[in-house]
Amino acid sequence: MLDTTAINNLSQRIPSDFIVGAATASWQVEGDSAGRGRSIWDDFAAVPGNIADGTLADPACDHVNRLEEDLDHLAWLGVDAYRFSVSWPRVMPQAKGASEQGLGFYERLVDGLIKRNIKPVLTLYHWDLPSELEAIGGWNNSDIHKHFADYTDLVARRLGDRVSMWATLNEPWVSAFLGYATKIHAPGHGDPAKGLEAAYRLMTAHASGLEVLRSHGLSNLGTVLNLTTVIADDAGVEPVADYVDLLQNRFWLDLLAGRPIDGQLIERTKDITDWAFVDQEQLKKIAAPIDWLGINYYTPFRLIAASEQSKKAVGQDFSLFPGTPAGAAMNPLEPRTEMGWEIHAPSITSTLKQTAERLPGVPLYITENGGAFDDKLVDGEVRDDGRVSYFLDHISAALDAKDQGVDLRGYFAWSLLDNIEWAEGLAKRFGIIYVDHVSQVRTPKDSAKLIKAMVEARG
Ligand code: IFM
Repeated sequence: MLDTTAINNLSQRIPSDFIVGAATASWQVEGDSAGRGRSIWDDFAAVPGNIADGTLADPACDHVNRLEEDLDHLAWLGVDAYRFSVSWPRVMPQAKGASEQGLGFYERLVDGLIKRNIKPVLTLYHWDLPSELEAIGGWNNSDIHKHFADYTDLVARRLGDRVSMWATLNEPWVSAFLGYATKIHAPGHGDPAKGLEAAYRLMTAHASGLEVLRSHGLSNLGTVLNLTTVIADDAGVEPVADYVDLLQNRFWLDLLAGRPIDGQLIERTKDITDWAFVDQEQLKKIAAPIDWLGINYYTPFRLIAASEQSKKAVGQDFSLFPGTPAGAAMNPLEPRTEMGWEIHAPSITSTLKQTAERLPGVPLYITENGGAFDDKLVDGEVRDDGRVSYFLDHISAALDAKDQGVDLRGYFAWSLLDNIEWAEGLAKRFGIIYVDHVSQVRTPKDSAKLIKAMVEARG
């Protein structure tokens, strides 16, 4: 049973102009890969062992063919906005020209949202780079921002008059460090030098995309970063914590704010790269003002001293942060989600506050937040108490930041549907709507009922 008092108390704290939404991403939900070009994720998934359960792009949630049904679920939820991403290879197969079929799909999606009074929030790049671009170096190609500009232009021409909010990129940290520095994600290079260059070049693409969107007279333009709070739990690990904070958070915010690339980063990575690819004119473009910043928050990074005991610690290793000094280990505490990620709502408050300080004057949104839990469909119901508590605590903690002066404008639950959790495949369920991956039947979980009740009871 949902705790209606808790929901009502939370709802009363949500201002009427605060946007509540749900989010997905193209490769994770769409399926129907026959209707588009190939992406790095198709190539990556085709290699046995890359995706835990061997999941391929099809059928995912078969969202392309079940669009009306999914739009109706959004309408039932009563959310103000839906955040989705456009698949670059669906609208631009082989990274050139334009696919009428692909553009038509997103047009139906956007029009279907507007018809249901839901704001379309469009992300241009959520990791599915066309394979043909990877073949010429992908995010290490010095012209990649020009390709991104062409793609942005195509989407802006077709949908510019109807999209409420635009995001250039989703989580460039993940693209660069999971896909290029390590082999966890597509394209799986495992080369720290490539990772650092990709981090920069992703931001040049952001800059070019933003420029194109502005040239079309569009507004409400932003980008989305995965930011978090780094907690140093043992004396002596502060230098490691500071460096992890630098690569995870400050690097991106410094570039957006027009601050130079941090000297500590250049020094600590000097054996990996000389940063010769950085162009001062590009840095100026990257610092062009954005209208909003999206934060995807899930878990803090908690560090303890490296010791025999901490070798047992679970969590990410530091290959994701090229140049990290030795001496610490990641130590996520209980409770954790099915991803092994510590559940710690106060860290969403601190992440919002530190971001507002580092990028002052920019309205913030939580563009993703949620958790994977071991959901069970029993008698047509999914009692996902763990996720319900996670949402109640995190939305409340995000509103705490707002109460303390952060210009927080909205919150998007990740995710609308159980979908492909990238290299983890289908086993990790993040949805507020349960998806039977054989029958494709959708069943709203208790967490979906929570979001619906919260929106309905809003003050
Ligand atoms: O599923 C992902 C999403 O694509 C990007 N942000 C984090 C989510 C959970 O890992």
